Amino acid sequence: MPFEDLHEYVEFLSRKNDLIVVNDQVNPDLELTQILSEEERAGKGRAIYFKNVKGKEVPALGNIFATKEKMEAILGDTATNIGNRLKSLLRLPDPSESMISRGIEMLREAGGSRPKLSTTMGMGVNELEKVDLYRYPITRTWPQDKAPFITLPLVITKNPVTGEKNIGMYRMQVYDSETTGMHWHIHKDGAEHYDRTRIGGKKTMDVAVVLGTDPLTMFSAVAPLPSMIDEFSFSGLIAKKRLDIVRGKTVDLEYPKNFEIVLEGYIDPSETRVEGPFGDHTGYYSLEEEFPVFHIRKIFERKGRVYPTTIVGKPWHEDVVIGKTIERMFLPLIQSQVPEIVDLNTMEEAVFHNMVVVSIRKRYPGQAKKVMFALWGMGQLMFSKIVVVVDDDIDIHDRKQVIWAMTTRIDPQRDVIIIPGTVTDTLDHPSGLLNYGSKMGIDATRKDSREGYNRKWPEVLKMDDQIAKEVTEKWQKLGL
Ligand SMILES: [Mn+2]
Repeated sequence: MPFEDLHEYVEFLSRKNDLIVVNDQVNPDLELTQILSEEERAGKGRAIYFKNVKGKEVPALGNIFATKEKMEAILGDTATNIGNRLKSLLRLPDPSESMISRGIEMLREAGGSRPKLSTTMGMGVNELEKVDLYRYPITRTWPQDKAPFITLPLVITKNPVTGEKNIGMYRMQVYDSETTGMHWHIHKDGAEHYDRTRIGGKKTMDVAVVLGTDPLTMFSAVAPLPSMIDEFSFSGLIAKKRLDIVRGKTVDLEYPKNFEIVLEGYIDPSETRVEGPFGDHTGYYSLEEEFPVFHIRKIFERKGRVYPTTIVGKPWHEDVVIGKTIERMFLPLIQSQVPEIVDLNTMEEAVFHNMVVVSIRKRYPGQAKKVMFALWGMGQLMFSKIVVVVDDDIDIHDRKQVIWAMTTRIDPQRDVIIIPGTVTDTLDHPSGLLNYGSKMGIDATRKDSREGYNRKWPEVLKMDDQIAKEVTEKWQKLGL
């Protein structure tokens, strides 16, 4: 593990002059997140440690993931390198290598990543005498947020049928000192565990919520992993070190031993409560909806604990860094499924999934649409509201080139498809029904007669390289 726990990471940031320690009193209501936001906006994105939060016993830490440099320190490598490593893990042996040696290699990688159960909670862990959420600097970010919300929780659940474990990150509205909301969207693994519990007729479902671990494990909770890959193993796989976990005291669940704070409790599948409004990363307040309720039985804290927080709001915030890391990390895996994809850009100004642009190496008719359907069927890319497919001569990270291709390479009637009645993100408010709406695909690739285009597709303008070079040199000599 590049960092053993959150404190080791804080020390690292401090050595790098990438940490601000605020001793002045700060209000967790609107002020704290506004300070984090200003630091992000100013461009440095240093982490901030708030020692003195008004009315709270526990300090707060923010901007944990706020720069690419931080993210690479957390991962111990670039996202692209890790993505390539993940892809090579899935590679079957080619004829030139021994099946056995490749098999051993795969086993070592997979075995070396599984979490390691520790029998003790470790030194310096206290059980609180009384459950009291109000001792934590839980933030309220926007003026119309209904209450403070926990924004970086690691929510740990188990599938009651298969036993599969999951760590997800779902916001939690504070209802009172021992009760919160649990805003897991219907498509998420936590929600599936909840549904299985409800359908199975069980009265309660154990839930553990960890606030603060080593930052890599926190990142793993956000990574869009298939349900059969548990996030503890993913963290271990990236770190090349097994994550120590401990068994809960009152819940039939395990959680990382390096926690700062852990809330043990339960959800009753027959109970829901109104959740929201909450200023969301869509740039709007998400509306009030019914969501499950989390009841806390016990709280454990480690000595010197710190409460981690993040801002949720319209980009730019640190979730852009996290989102771009995920995009680069998972691109090699997406390419292994859809090999014609050259590059993929989830646009942060479109809140990532609302517009995804891909460039492809097009060889056969209809291939752009085939790629759209592949993406709509793949993990969290199923939330992509608009998919734009362009040829590989377009640099899709250059918005101007994308708009040029989108507008000069389409005949709307032929090249735009609308898919009615399909999955939408829970946060998609324009769709008429919650979680259900339509999608749009834009095929902005070049067309030819195989797709019924019988005119000549024009050449793209390009200056002769030699002449361009000569003119530039002559022009510079003139010194105008
Ligand atoms: Mn999962």
